[in-house]
Amino acid sequence: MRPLDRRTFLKYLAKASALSAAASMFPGIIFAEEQLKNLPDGPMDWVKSPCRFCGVGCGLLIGLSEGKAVAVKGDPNSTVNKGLCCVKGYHSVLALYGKDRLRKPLVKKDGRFVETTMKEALDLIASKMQETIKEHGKDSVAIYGSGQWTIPDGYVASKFMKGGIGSNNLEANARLCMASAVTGFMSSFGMDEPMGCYDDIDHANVFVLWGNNMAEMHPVLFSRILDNRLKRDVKIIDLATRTTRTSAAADRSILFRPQTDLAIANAICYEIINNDWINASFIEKHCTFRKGKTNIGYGLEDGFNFNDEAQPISFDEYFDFLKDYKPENVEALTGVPAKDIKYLASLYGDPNKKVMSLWCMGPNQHTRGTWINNLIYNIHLLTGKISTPGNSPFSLTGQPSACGTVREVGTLTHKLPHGVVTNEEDRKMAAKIWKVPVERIPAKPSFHTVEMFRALDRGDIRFMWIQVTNPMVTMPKLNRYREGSQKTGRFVVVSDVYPTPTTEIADVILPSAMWIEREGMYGNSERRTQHFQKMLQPPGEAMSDTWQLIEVARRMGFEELFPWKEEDHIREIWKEYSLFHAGKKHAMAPYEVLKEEPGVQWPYVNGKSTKWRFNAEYDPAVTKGKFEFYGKPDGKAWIWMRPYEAPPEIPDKEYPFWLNTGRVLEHWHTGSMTRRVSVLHRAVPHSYVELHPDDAKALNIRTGDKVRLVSRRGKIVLPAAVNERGQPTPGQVFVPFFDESMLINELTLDAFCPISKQPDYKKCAVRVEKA
Ligand SMILES: Nc1nc2c(c(=O)[nH]1)N[C@H]1C(S)=C(S)[C@@H](COP(=O)(O)OP(=O)(O)OC[C@H]3O[C@@H](n4cnc5c(=O)[nH]c(N)nc54)[C@H](O)[C@@H]3O)O[C@H]1N2
Ligand SMILES: Nc1nc2c(c(=O)[nH]1)N[C@H]1C(S)=C(S)[C@@H](COP(=O)(O)OP(=O)(O)OC[C@H]3O[C@@H](n4cnc5c(=O)[nH]c(N)nc54)[C@H](O)[C@@H]3O)O[C@H]1N2
Ligand code: SF4
Ligand SMILES: [Mo]
Repeated sequence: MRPLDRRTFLKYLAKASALSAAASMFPGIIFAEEQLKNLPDGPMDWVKSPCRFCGVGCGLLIGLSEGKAVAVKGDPNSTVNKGLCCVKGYHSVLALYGKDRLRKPLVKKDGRFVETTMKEALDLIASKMQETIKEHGKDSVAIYGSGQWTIPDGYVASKFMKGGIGSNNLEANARLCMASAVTGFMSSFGMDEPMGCYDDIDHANVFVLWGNNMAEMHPVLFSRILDNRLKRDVKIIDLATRTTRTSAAADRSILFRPQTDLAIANAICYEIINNDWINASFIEKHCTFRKGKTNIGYGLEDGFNFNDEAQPISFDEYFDFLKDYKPENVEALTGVPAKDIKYLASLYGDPNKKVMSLWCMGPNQHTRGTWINNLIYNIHLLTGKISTPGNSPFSLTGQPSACGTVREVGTLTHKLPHGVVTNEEDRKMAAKIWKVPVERIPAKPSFHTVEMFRALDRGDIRFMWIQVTNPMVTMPKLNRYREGSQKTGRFVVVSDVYPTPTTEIADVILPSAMWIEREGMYGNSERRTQHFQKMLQPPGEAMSDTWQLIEVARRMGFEELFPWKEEDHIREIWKEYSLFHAGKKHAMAPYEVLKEEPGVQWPYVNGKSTKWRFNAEYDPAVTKGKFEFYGKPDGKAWIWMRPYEAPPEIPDKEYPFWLNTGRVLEHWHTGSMTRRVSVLHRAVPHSYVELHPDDAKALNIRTGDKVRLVSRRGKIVLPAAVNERGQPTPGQVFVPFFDESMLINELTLDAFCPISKQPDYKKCAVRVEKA
């Protein structure tokens, strides 16, 4: 079964490259290639759903006919995308119909997968989980989920692990993605998620991108910026370590050396203060200053632990610290001319310009990820450009429900649906809503994602259930974690919709109902919750991830925690989950409203979405003053003194290049879905390594040549791409990670930000050889 599946898929990829482009010729409506011959021609129903892919969260209308999803268009009623979609959205329903969809549960017997029934597979999982707990304790079992989980999936997983089993061994792939954004928000404001919203785009005069390729990764939002530029005087500045399609569309591209964004942000703050461009009354009323620990490490060794501190400091101490970061002083370090830093500072400092800063993985996947998030907020706080339309530090999310499921439901080791496990009041609240003894919820976090896979390798964790994520492609330093997960005495369950490198390492594979084959909700980047109904029958015995978890939990004796009926469990889960967020600061919309509306933003108070938080004009939770950062006890946001610190591995004689990794427009992460859509697959059929033309020339490498990349952890061979889609700075190479046959994560480093525990996939050192 296993080798056959891989071969079939690879053969399919080859065949799909040769298919005609007919399917992409209907603007706005794309038909499933697989069904072109036998398309139902009956009447079509159009039903709303958020897009399956990125964190923009476009509203789609899905065309249903005779039990199949046959077309997609943008929902004109959604304020997110106003009828637009990107190429992935238009093709999203095709991802449901890959030939090798998983239909039956598979159990590994003597190294081979054999089909079984859902009942038997669920029985086996429950008994394995119980057995493991009995033998090795509660913290020997773990669930590893996803920002592509629906909100009910995540809620049930949390209740099961924390309220049922009594272990904090719950993590999600958003640790690899949004953790630094969260710790950035928490340390600066005491509350997670952006204060502003997408409407900021229609008000801002200047857009500064701090290391994200928005043209490819948040394309519909980026088109909204471009649309504004056609109508108004708008400037787009792309601050990045690599030239991308975003740089090409920007008014100005400023390239910097990896990691030196820390120095650039401090230099901007120095300039703002030195030129007296600060908003003194805003700072006086709404901000205080803090200093944290320095030389904080990189988490490279097992069991690494770090807790920051927050010492109050004065404005003068802060300004003294900034004097080391005069633009001229950081020129050599950052590679950015002082005049460019001054130009950036002048944009932020101009009282007549509204500025929106946007960022995603550049700042988050960073061994000082929390710090760079803090530093971007500093700029907005010093100038008072925050929480008003168009003045907006906006941290973009990647996955469709990283906010909704992972950050709001709290599917991380230290979190609860409201608050954190270390806070007794938060534990009491969870215990009360879940009707379990409060002692059951452990007060200490256990393992964050990298540590969880290390624990599996060491044998501290013996059982892991992986849902809606493909860690055997996406974990850094992959070789260690792949070997670790297959050691004797480990039991791995994987719920997926297609065979992947992660299902290959599984002991049990569960076929999941995908996206609109079940009911659910996602929450996007702008605090918007979006509901979708079940529109299709899942294939074979495939079952929703929510219901898989409930079935196993019930078999383990937790029936009372999960009393719901299958017909209406999503509604009941939503009602219970909403209890955690009651109150003006985080209230969620009722289920019935979510069903009707194309999306609702929390806090949802008095029948209204809140667009701008912390501003009395828009946010009913503000009780005193014009602005109140009510996440902090005194209502004041924190401006942080954070220095530049170097990354753990920098190019040297032996490994002279930076390796940067990321994504491309047409593919979703590991390509498990988008590579099964021929139009998307043909656009970018395989991975490659981008080199700067000067480096390519020096190494005598041309586009298409085979290149070997070697790091201290592994090596792979890929074709070169010179002057193709993107261009790294000299001394840097870039590789996307969508191609499971060229696993770039075998080379990456598992260093992480000590505060957020999010790994840095953007920097490590490699050697480049012509193969
Ligand atoms: N088409 C498509 N869209 C997607 C996804 C997808 O797989 N495909 N995935 C979604 C998800 S989950 C995510 S997280 C987002 C990711 O969205 P992005 O963050 O936009 O994309 P990446 O390719 O991961 O990262 C690219 C950026 O990292 C920056 N960078 C590299 N090193 C540094 C550094 O040291 N400092 C700073 N500040 N920047 C640096 C580069 O300049 C580059 O602009 O995309 C989402 N959207
Ligand atoms: N080198 C490198 N590595 C990275 C990154 C990087 O920039 N560079 N970025 C990191 C980031 S930001 C992210 S978000 C992660 C993403 O990493 P992953 O989450 O590991 O990647 P995906 O391909 O999104 O995996 C989702 C899986 O869920 C399956 N699936 C789809 N729908 C369903 C469903 O309804 N139910 C179930 N059970 N399964 C389903 C898909 O087939 C796929 O196998 O990668 C991280 N890894
Ligand atoms: S921009 Fe993101 S949410 Fe919108 S259609 Fe594209 S992938 Fe889907
Ligand atoms: Mo992500």
